[in-house]
Parts: sequence; structure tokens; C-alpha cells
Amino acid sequence: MKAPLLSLCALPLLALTPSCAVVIGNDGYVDGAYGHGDVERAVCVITGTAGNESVSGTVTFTERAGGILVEADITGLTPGLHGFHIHEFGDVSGLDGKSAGGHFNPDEEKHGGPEDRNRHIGDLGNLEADSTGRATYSRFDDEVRLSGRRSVIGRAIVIHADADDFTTQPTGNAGGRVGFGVIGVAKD
Ligand SMILES: [Cu+2]
Ligand SMILES: [Zn+2]
Repeated sequence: MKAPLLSLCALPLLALTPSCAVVIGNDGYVDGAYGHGDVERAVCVITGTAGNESVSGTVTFTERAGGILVEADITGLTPGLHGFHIHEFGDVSGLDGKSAGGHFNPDEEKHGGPEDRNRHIGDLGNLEADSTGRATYSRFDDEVRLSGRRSVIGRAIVIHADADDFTTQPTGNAGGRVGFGVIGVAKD
């Protein structure tokens, strides 16, 4: 029932309101075409963007009751805070990281900090690198999902040059993109 219903609704919307059509298409893509309903763990291998080749590491997403445990271990950063986000597209073909698009935001919220009630799903806050350039992160997130319309599978992680201020729209003024990777289904 769901698929025919969506197509009937989507046809007039496609013609009249492009923004609505994008949302409906997005749902169909994540829920229907790929069916990641049983994914319990995802992984993202980070590489440096052009000029930032020292950046590397791993981000993992592990399903827990009511949300996802997000853990990261990244090296090769400059000491200090770096915006840490899930971006919309798992497209890392552009060496500057821009092909990953903007923050993953299926609910059309404003940009914010990870603990804000209103935030992009992709707003994971900041990584804090120590004097050696290593940053670790471990946080339970109740917005991120590994299935359904909030699924982050196939999206990208982007690490920025500067701190996310959690306020400036729509990006937190976090500067250029120094590292990125695609979030994929993890092997066990
Ligand atoms: Cu970002
Ligand atoms: Zn955001």
C-alpha cells in the first residue's frame, strides 16, 4: 500500500512544490530501496581532504536502547576544537569535501549543538584534539538512527578546520573541511 500511495501523492507535488518532493523522495530512498532495518552497527573511515592528508581515523555508530552510541578516534588534526557533523551525501568524490553537501537535516530543523532540542540530526558538536592532534569522542545520541528516514547509513562524516559555535546558521561557522568519509554498514 505504501509505495503506490506515495507515488500518487508525489506526482502533483513534484510539479508544484519541489521542496516537498525532495523530502518524499528522500524517505522512499532510505526506507524503501535499501531496507537497512536490521543494521546494528555502522562505521566511517575518515581520510583527509586535499591539503589535509594527515587527518585519519574511524567513527563508529552502535545501536543502543533509544539511540546510538557514537565513538570516534581521529589523528592528524590541529590542536583544539573541530566541528563534527553528519552531512547529507555520502559522496566523497570532491577532494575538498564539498560533494558531501550540507548537514544531514531530514526534519528541516535549525543548526544547533548536539544537546539542543532543535538541531540537525547531523549536529554531533565538536571533536577536541589534544596537543598531539588526536581527538576521541564518545557520546550517546538519541536523534541519529541506523534505519528509517533518520538513517545515517550512506551519508558522510565531515570534520572541520574550526570550532562549531552551535549558533551560526546553517553551519556553525566551522570553516573548511579537513576530513571526511562515508558511513557504511559495519562487519559485525
Ligand atoms: Cu559539517
Ligand atoms: Zn547543523
